[in-house]
Amino acid sequence: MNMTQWLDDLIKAPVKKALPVLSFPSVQLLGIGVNELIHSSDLQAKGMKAVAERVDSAASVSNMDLSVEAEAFGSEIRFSDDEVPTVVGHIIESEEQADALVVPEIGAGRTGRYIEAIEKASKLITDRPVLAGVIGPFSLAGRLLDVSEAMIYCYDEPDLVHKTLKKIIQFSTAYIKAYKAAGANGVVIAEPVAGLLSPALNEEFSVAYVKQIVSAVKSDDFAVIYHNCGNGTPKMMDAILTIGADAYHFGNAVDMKEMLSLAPLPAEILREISEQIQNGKAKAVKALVEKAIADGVPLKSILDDGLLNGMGIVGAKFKNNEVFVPEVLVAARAMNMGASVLKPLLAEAGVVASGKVCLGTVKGDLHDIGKNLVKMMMEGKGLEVIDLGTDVPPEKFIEATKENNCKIIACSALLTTTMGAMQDVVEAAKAAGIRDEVKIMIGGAPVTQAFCEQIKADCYTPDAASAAEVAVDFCKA
Ligand code: B12
Repeated sequence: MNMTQWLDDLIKAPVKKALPVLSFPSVQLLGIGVNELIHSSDLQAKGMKAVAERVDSAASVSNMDLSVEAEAFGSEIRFSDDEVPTVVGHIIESEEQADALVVPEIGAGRTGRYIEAIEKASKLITDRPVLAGVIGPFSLAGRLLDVSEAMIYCYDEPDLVHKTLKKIIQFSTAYIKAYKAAGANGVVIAEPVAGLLSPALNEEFSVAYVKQIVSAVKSDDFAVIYHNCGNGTPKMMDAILTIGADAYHFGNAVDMKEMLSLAPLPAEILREISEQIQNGKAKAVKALVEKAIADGVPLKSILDDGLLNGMGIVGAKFKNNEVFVPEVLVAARAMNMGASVLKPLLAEAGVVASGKVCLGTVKGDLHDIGKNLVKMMMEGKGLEVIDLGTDVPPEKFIEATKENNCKIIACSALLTTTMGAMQDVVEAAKAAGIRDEVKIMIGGAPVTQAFCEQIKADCYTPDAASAAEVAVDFCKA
């Protein structure tokens, strides 16, 4: 399941579905005791299914059992039939004990059963994502050190806390990856104890560690949701947003309206990017794209709903003579500035342009303003353009097309004396045996539809915006 798309749909949906994080209600729905539930992967999966059938939630989340990881590390757990399991006492109170702490194997304690439960649940629940619940690093440290002591250690013995946290994130990262391998569509990392810290301590002892887990496990098909139900979260939002989670989930201790104002919705920042492109503000676009990336807005959304959206609007206005060449040029410069920040990350994430175009002004012709506009509009639609420049001989068009596996050759000419060179490109494509594999588009002030038909090119358009639209269609075909 594409989780970037799932989040996108959730954001765009006029009515939002809830994402409850506790599924202990399955105890009542299945008519069993807590003890029975937490020791059986079958019952946990059935319980999640029962809750999903009862509640039309955005996703199905496993038991938020905050004792499982501590148990794997060796904590004593008190089980009962009508209470959630609790950690008894603490297992670390000195740096030596933190040094000696063994990072548990995945599967230790009940962790194996919880992973199995997710594997089973993801087969039973197919109409929405299945998310595993895990405890956040500082909250787990609180279980191993004792919550109050852990907070005092942050001042008195910070090294002890850091040593413990380093071991915790080793385990948590592997544990979350095991959930991913078992078929989970994502994870909810619950970090409630960090909500009690000061913003500075939260940054040092929680955010810094959650961030490392998130960057190690997050992918397009695996969403990370950060949950913090502490009441100090509004003061910590700047740091929390640097975690890079796909979504943030807060408890009723805070006013969600306030939280929303502190966390710009992706939709908001994307609209700003689009508007600043239309205003031609390159530096502002660059800064907004950088902020959107840092806030964890999906890269594809920044590209589609921010950059390409802005350029698309400019293209449409240009077509209708509502804006003119200089406005298009500054808008395109702003888009390129934003795209330059995004491009390396998109390449890393495997988001590639939907098609390649080989573009140039034909042999003998040095006019390039129109050609450049065509390039910008095409790039604005997400296509990759190999720009051969001006005065391009037919053989260079062919060579570049083959080399880059382009789907389209686009020729521009502004002189009646150079229009003929477009026919040479069509002939050269035939001679090279690639005529059936590429579409040849032509344009420039003196070019007409009749000329296009005469030389047997595939398409003529009178302006750059339409050229880009047709190119996208050709690439889809
Ligand atoms: C600016 C300009 C120049 C600049 C070019 C600067 C540059 N870097 O491009 C300079 C001063 C260098 C120049 C030089 C010359 N120019 Co001049 N130039 C122009 C001018 C004023 C504007 C052209 C332009 O950029 N238009 C704006 C762009 C946006 O429009 P466009 O190119 O048509 O592109 C749009 C569409 O056609 C389409 N499109 C463009 N390409 C493609 C490609 C595809 C595949 C598709 C689908 C669509 C498409 O999308 C674009 C945007 O919507 C025109 C006159 C005019 N008003 O058109 C003369 C004009 C084109 N030039 C002309 C001439 C004669 C020359 C010179 C020979 C002058 C000389 N004696 O030296 C030289 C040519 C040198 C050479 N070998 O190319 C003549 C051509 C006459 C003719 N019938 O052939 C014109 C028409 C002026 C005139 N009336 O005499 N020129």
